[in-house]
Amino acid sequence: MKKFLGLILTAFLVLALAACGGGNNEGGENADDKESADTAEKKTIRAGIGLNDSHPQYKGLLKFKEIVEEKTDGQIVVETYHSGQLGDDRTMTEALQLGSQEVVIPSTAPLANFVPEFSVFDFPFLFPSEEVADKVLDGEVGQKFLDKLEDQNLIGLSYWENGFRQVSNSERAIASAADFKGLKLRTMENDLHLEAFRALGANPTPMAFTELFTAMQQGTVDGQENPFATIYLSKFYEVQDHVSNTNHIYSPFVFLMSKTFYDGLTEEQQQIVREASVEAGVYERQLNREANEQYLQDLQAEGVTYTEIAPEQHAEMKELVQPVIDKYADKIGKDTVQEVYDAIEAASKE
Ligand code: TK8
Repeated sequence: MKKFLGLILTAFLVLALAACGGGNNEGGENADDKESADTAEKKTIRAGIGLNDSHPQYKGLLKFKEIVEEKTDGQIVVETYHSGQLGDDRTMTEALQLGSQEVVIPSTAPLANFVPEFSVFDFPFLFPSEEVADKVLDGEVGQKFLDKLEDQNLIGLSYWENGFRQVSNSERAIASAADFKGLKLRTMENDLHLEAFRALGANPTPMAFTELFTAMQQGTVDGQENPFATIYLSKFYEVQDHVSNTNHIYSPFVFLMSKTFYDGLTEEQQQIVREASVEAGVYERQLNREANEQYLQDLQAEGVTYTEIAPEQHAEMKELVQPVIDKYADKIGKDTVQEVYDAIEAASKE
């Protein structure tokens, strides 16, 4: 009998201690649970880009940060990194897949290493203008490509603008296709870019953006191709003497988020980050376009020689790269490519 009473007493004491030991407050969750709940609710987005903090892309990222932190009342904090502090486009995209980073905004060219269909946006001379590019990328066709990212543990939230790409180099003025002959040009890590510049007679080398300035400084490459904004704001005029309006590709950026991270957000938070990436993208595009002409003038003021390419020379360049476009249209799928062509035609008529 005594033993039984002892067991009852022990059980009572254990229950009493459990109630006190849990630090239960009167009628509410305990302090530890509240602390852990608050901590669990707070999320951090590590957002990285390759360009430096003077580029419209970084100003757009700061706008994204401002909107998200305000609309989530600080429950989501955005840490912004520029100048390749977290790596280049390709390594940062891999970091999203691994969960060690939450946002990166790469060019479509390196993204084609993850989803090959994205190479269509790097077809030379595809988009006739920024306005047409906006309509196609922000419409049904653009969304179809973003949807393809989910199998790679990536969420494509919106398109931003890198811009029309121009060739710069330290050797000679480029006024025609013939002037590309033998030029050591850095390209983004994208096979289509490599083959297109080979077709123009250049000697292309794929390279991460983070290595580019040093490669030009050391003469490893003679030149590169990027929008005027990047050429000026990355101070390429310090190592480049010539620039031409090749306008050979309109390059979009894609605002990527880790799918693992996105899926861990509440529905409300998902809507906030989605809308913030779109609003910040519109802002970034505007900044990028407003100063485009000014960037070219600034390059000339820094001593860079500008060579205007005549329409017939653009036509000759397009003819030389057409076999590369045809090859990649087959690889990507003629139906997919035709959808893009049809969307461009429709957008051009609006
Ligand atoms: C910066 C790159 C850059 C791109 C390139 O991270 O690699 O030349 O045009 O803007 O995305």
